[in-house]
This record gives sequence, C-alpha cells and structure tokens, in this order.
Amino acid sequence: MERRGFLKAGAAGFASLMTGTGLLSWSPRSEAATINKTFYITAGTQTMPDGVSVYVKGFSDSAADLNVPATPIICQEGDTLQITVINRLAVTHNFVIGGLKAGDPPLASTGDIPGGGSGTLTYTIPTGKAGSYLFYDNKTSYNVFLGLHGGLAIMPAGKTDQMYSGSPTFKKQLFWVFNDIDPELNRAVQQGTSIPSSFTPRYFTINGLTSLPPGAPGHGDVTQDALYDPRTRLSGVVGYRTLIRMLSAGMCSHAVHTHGNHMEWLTDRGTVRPSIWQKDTIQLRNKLGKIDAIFPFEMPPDAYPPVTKGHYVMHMHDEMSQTAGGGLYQFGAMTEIEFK
Ligand SMILES: [Cu+2]
Repeated sequence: MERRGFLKAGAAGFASLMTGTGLLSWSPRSEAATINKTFYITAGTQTMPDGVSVYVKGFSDSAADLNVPATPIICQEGDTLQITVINRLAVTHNFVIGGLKAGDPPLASTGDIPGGGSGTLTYTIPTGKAGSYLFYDNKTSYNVFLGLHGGLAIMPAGKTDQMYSGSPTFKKQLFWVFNDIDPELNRAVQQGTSIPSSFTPRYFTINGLTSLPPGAPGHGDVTQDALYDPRTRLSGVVGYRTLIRMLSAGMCSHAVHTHGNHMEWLTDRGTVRPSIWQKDTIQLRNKLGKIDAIFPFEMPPDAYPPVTKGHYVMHMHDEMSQTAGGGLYQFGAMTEIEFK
C-alpha cells in the first residue's frame, strides 16, 4: 500500500485547481522570464459516477491537494521553466515534458525522484517550440494513466492570439486533457500486486471529470460535472474564437465531436496541418496524441431561423467514451458549448 499522503479527491480537491474562469490567461512579455512552479505528487481516491472508488495519483498544487490533471502551465518561447516536484509517496516517480511532435523524445525531465524526495527540472525554451505539451510521469508505462499528467502551453514569443507564428487568431484558450481509467490497473498499483497485462477502460474523463446528466447527483456542480466545469466548458458570445488544446493521456483513441460549429483543425500530434480543415469530428489519437483546434463561435449555420444564443454539446463519437462502468450512458467525456 502506498499510504503516505493518502487523500480523498472530491469537491475540495478539485476545486483547488480552478483558477478564475478556468481559461488560460496570458499576457505576452517582451523579455523572457523564469517560471517557477512546485508540484507535489500525492495519491488518494476519486469516486466515479457509478459509485466505484478509484485510486489516483496527481501532480498537485500542495501536499493537501489531489489535482488530476495538474494545474496547467502557460509560458512563452525564451522562458526558463524551473519546476520542482516533491514526491510525497513511497515509490520512485519522475516528471517529464513530452516532445512537441509524435516520436520526439521528452523536452526535459527531472530524472528519478525517490519516495519522499524531490527533483527539479530547469529548461530554457528555444524558439520553434510553441505548441501544446503533456507533462507526465514516464517512470513506468502506466503512471500517466493514474493521473500523473497535465498540460503545458508554450506561446510564440510576444504573441497574444496565435498558437504558432502565423496561425489563425483566437480570443481565449483552454485545455481538454482526456484520460481513460481501468480500475483494475489502479487497484493493482494501490495494492502492490502485479500489473495487469490487459487494459479494459471503464471510465473516460475530460480534465479529470465526467459529465453528470440532469438528475444525477452532482449535476451542475462546477467542481464535479464536466458539463459545467469552467476549465472545460466552451462559453462565449459570437466571435469568441476559442483555442482548444486537446491532449490524450490515455490508452484509447477518441473522436472529438462538436455541435453548433465545426472546428478549425490546426495541428495533429504537434505538426501543423498542411491546410486548415473545418471539421465537426477530429480524431485524437491514443498514447500521447494531441490536437489543437479553434472553436470559432460563429452563428450556428444549421439553425433556422438564425440564432446567436443556445446550448450545444461536445461529445465523442467513440461510444464507449460516453459511458461509465461498462455501459452507464452519458457519464463520460463530454462538455457543454454555450453561446451566450
Ligand atoms: Cu452529436
């Protein structure tokens, strides 16, 4: 058992990772800065929508928190990241920033952090690295699935509204970090038994939460319901073009689908697409897949008579990801899109 620092994630734990509206806020600087951040590796349980308690680990903001995913980091090219990770658990962990493109080695790593110890990563970001990154633990092949992951946004130097130099512009940005949970794996890690050789996902999360449809306990609670979580929900008036940085921490490939508008598909696995397709459904690949897309918040073209307000949904077209516990429908990775 990994008892040290054992916590219960819930409203309090998850609430602590919400910052303001939940959007990434960014003001560019003419000079590079050093970004100091400390994460605490903590563990505990999270209750799934069917009542099952699942063991999770996170890169948390304090020793008393359990944040899954971690609070995101935003910075710009030229900045120096100085990230200290304090391991509150008994087993060795690490912290790496994944590569920009599929197959790239990690940008940087703390190296091994023994139980009870700490490690620091210092990395000055060169020009050309603007993009969306998953930071995670790659000490084992499965630590990332337990919740040890988060998003890093690197902005092009001096830019407020482009994700790479010359990209279409946006007004707001946020992360959708997806994970797939096989409770058998989490239980094996908790109990120190052998790691299962197969992976059967039973829960699918977006920024650590699932949707809780009307009538379900927790529906509408911004700390519990992915439909309402301000870190996740798309909310804006017509013209509030929103960049969505989508990262896959999990084992499953997903088909992200938005109602209301098509998305402008900018990148796949760190590579800028040769042309920008407007798509309502985009594949997010498994095993560290990532895509960046802009939800344009245009007047929904299919509505007649024309509308400027309304509620739509992002759900995924791989049906299993919309369930919990092997079939409990609409308790999965989805969120709301609100035209205000
Ligand atoms: Cu649909």
